[in-house]
Formats: sequence, structure tokens, C-alpha cells
Amino acid sequence: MARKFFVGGNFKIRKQEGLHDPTPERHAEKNHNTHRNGTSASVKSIVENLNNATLDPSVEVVISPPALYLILTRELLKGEIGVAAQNVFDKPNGAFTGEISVSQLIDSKIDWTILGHSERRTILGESDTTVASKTAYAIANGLSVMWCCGESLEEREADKTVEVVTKQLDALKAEISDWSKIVIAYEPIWAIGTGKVATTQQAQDVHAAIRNWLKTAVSDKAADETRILYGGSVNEKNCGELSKQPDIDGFLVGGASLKPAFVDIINCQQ
Ligand code: G2H
Repeated sequence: MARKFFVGGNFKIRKQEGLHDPTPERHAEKNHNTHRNGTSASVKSIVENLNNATLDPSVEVVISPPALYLILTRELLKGEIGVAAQNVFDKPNGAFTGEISVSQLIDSKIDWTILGHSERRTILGESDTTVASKTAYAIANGLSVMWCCGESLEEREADKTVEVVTKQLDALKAEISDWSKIVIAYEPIWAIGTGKVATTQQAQDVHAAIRNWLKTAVSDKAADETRILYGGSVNEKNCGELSKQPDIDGFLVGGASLKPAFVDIINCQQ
């Protein structure tokens, strides 16, 4: 089965850059807000840019604004583009101060979440087991998940990339059996936000190893159908070559998803 190309935009809590301001009012509004990270004005500006763009209809696009702007984004964004949270809790509604539940996302028409991003693993201390538990709870309760994995520079230099990614995948497999709602994002930590993109061959090699793991540890069907995205300093210049690799089924884009060039990344196969 042909895998539908997928492009995710992970805004993190950053500001946008370089978007055209269509009206003087918007320009004034943006000037007021633009130097602060992730404002409602900046999110509106990105959404407007996507709504007005001609996007390759064969590509699935999902954007992930900061949690506070999820509902605003869903209300303003055209329906064919999905919206994702950047994190979600693995318990039902209850006494969990500060968390957002899966059912609250579903109630707000947010169908996706990112889980296991390396910034949450390294800065917020989320373990392989925590990420797997969140992923299992999310998919069991109706969300689709962009599940992230990847190695540090130290691990790559010690030739442990596949070992690290396999350990992360094994922890996930221990918790889930339905892979149809998971998109895997391979994001080498050393390439995230650094401008150091993995070479096309480095990315393809790890993607092939992940697909091989799916085939041997899960099923032929999961290996054939699961999308494996590359993430880490993807931009409009490097996306074309990466997209031609047989095991790269799309991208999870950070910094460049805040720029007008995100449209070029979505359309990179045309
Ligand atoms: C990796 C990526 C998005 P960037 O974190 O998930 O960010 O494209 O800025 O490296």
C-alpha cells in the first residue's frame, strides 16, 4: 500500500518569522506581538498563510501550535489540515493539575498529538516507558500520534543509533498493538534546531532500520503502512532530496514550519 506523504509542523513555543502581513492592522498587531514567542497574532498569521496557499492534495498536513492556541487554530484553519497537541496526559479527566486530557483534546476537535519529542524526553525527563504509556492511552482513546524517537550526538558517535531507537521502539511495542494511528518521527537530537541536518544517507539508513524493526517485531503490514518521518533542521532546501528516499514518508518540521517556506516543504514532491 502506498503511504501518504505526511508533513507535520511543530511550532514548539516559538515565534514565527518572515510572514507577509496582508493588512496594516495585522502589521501593527504583529509588530506589537511578534518579538514574543508563540502569540495569538503569530499563530493567526501562520494559519492565514496556510489557508491561502495551494497545497499538494496528496500530502497529509498537521500543525502543532502551543496548547493555548489549539482551539483558535482549529477554528481558523481549513478543515483538510489537521491540528496536533505537543503533549497529552495518560490519565482520564481528574485531579491532575496542569495537565490536558485526551478527551479534552477530542472535545476540542484536536485529532492528533506529538509524543516523545526529545525536548520532552531530555528537558522534562520523560522516559521511554512514560512516552509509551501516553501513546497507548492516546490511541486507545481516539487520538493519532506523531511518536518521536532519536539518538544524541554522543550515542551516534558511539555507533549506538539503531540500538537507542530500537530500545525506544521496544518500549512502545510493549504498550501497543494497533500501529494504524501512529506516525513515527525519527529526529536525531543533534540535528534538532541546530541547522545540522542528517545527511540523506544517514536519515535513510535509520528509517530503513526502523522499517525493518516494524517488519520483524510487529508485522509486514505495519512495516508497509506506517509512515516514518524525518525531523531535524528540515527546510525548503534540503527537503527535496530527503523526500526521494524510499523509507522517508514525510517530515516533522520545527523552525521552518513557522515560515512561509513551510508551504514549499509541503509541496516538495511536486
Ligand atoms: C525537531 C524539529 C521539529 P527543527 O525538533 O520537531 O525541529 O526543524 O527546528 O530542528
